[in-house]
Formats: sequence, C-alpha cells, structure tokens
Amino acid sequence: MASLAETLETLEKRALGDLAGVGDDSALENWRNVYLGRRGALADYLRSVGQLAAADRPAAGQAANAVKVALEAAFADREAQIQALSLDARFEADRIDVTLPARRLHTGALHPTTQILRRIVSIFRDLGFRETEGPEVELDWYNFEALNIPPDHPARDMWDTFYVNPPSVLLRTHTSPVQIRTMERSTPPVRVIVPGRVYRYEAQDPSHEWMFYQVEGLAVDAGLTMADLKGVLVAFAQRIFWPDTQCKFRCSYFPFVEPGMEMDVQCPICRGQGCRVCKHSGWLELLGAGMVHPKVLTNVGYDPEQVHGFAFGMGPERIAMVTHVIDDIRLFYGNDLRFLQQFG
Ligand code: 2U9
Repeated sequence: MASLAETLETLEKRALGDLAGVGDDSALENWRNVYLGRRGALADYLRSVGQLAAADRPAAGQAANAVKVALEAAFADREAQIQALSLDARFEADRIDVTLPARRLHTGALHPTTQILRRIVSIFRDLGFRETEGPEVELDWYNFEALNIPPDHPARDMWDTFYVNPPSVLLRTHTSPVQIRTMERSTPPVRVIVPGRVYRYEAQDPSHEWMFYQVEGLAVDAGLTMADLKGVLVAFAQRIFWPDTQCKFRCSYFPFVEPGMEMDVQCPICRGQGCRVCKHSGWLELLGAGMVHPKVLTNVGYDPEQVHGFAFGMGPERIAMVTHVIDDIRLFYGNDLRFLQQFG
C-alpha cells in the first residue's frame, strides 16, 4: 500500500495536471471544489492524517499544508490566465475596423418636378403672385365652357380628356379652371400662380404622359396691358435661367386668350449657340400666354370694359427636361430609383 507521502505527491500532480486543462470560470470553480473544497481531495487527505500515530502527524500535516499553499497559488495563477484569455477573446469579438468607409445613409430627396415647381412658384411669389390650388376632378363648365371652349367646338380637340362621369365630370386637362374659380370668388386685382397635376387621354411616348404638371398664372386689374405680361414673363425667364436670357414672342392661339402668344427663350444650355437640347436652333419654346379673352372675363362676372387680364401657362417637366437634359418625360413618374436618386 502506498505511503501517505506518496498519496500526497500523486494528489498534487493530478491536481496540477487537471488545472492545466481547465479553460473557463465554471471548470475552474469545479476544480477548486474537487481539490480544495471542504469535501475535496485535500480535506480527505487531512482527515486521514488524523489517524496516524501522534509522532507522525506534524510532518504529514506540514506536508499537506505546503501542498495546499502550492495548489492555491496555482489556482490563483490559472484564474488570472483565464481572465486575461477571456478579455482577449472579448476584445477580439468587439474589434471594429475604424478604417472602413461609413455606410451611406438613405436620406430622401424632393422629386425633380417638386424642385422645379417650388422654384417657379417662388419666383412668381416675388413678383406679387399668390399661390393657389383647386380640384383635379372638375366640371365641364370650369374646364371648358367658362374658358370659351363650347361643346363640339373644334378647339376641344386640343385636349384629349378623361371623363369621370360624362359629359359633365372630368379630370382637368389644365389648371385653368382654378383661375375661373378664383375670379368667381374675388374682385380685381387678382394675381395668382397655380401649380398642379393635369390629365390627358394620351398614348405615352418620350414627350407625352397621361398625367403631368402645369403652372399657370393670372393677373386681372384695371389697365393691364400686354407690356405687363411681357415684363413679368421676361423677369421670370431671367430668374429661372440666366439674368441676360433673351426672349421672343410669337403669335399663337388659345381659346381663352386674345391675342394669344408663345414665348421662346434663348437656349439656357448652349446660351443660343445651338446644341442637342435646342435642336441647334438656339431657341426653346417655354410657355404659352395671352390677354384674357373678354368672354372669359364676362363668364366670371367681370366687366371687360373695366378690367383687363393676362395669363400664361407652362409645363414644369419640360423646364426640368431642358435644365437636366432629360430626353424622356416618362422617366418622371416611372418610379425608377436610378433616375430619381440623381436629383438628391
Ligand atoms: C384663364 C384665362 C387664361 C392660361 C394659358 C397657356 C396660354 C398655355 C399650356 C401650354 C402647354 C401650358 O405647357 S403647357 O401644358 N398653356 O400655353 N395657358 S394662356 O390662360 C388662361 C388660364 C385661365 C381663366
């Protein structure tokens, strides 16, 4: 049978061997219970020392104490090592690469039409016009008849119409009915700028959409003349494009104005030199305009002998297409993010 000293030596070796294999806090706690606990191996050993002859007890007790101190020291070392290891592991898991480029935040942006609409409206606001809006589902009276476009008049061919409830309820084909409604409920002077969606029963192609926006303006006052119209429109062109933009006026026809005209501007891309956008003419058609037809003034209860008016209308998508060199109007409402994200 092995001597007590041999038993103690084996116990210490086993304990140290086991301790080397301990890898985490819970195994470490378990090891302490097995070897150093109240019911552990060393406590068992000490109990057996009590059965020795009295003369042998002190030496055996001292040897056991020395092993206890050695195991406690080994335990403390291992505990420190494990803590250091687990800290390293935690640092490793938390490691971040501060040199990686940041992830792009997706911030929204205004639609290109909204951006240009806001610029147009703000220029006219500075020129004394008040912004106003009206319904998109309209009555035939406001969209056509009050504007001097009677039923069956050939001029109706200019507006291919979506009917909601034919023949009297339709989707407005222009924003002009809003000006009729505005005049009906106010007395001159009137100065309004009207942005909004309009609808046309059109086959879509690069220059036609069934829904698009218009901005129309109207001024009515005693003594207004074509000179006022020209002054306002040239001021507008020189603010939205270049301060020295040249403008020219051509005769045109719209049933709600007399005389009617269109304004061309020097191409803002090539500044009149000729380019792809202006088809090498140096000029672009920008808007239609005219002096409000006396019949339209009569229709809203104004006296055409007392007051005169001027009006104009333009397509914001067309202006955006010119300034951003966009060649297909269908891109505006096709909801393709590759197009829209270019206007952030
Ligand atoms: C009232 C009286 C007169 C508004 C006008 C135009 C000429 C015009 C369009 C052309 C194509 C805009 O770009 S477009 O979609 N408009 O050319 N608009 S005069 O005249 C009015 C409006 C309301 C009561």
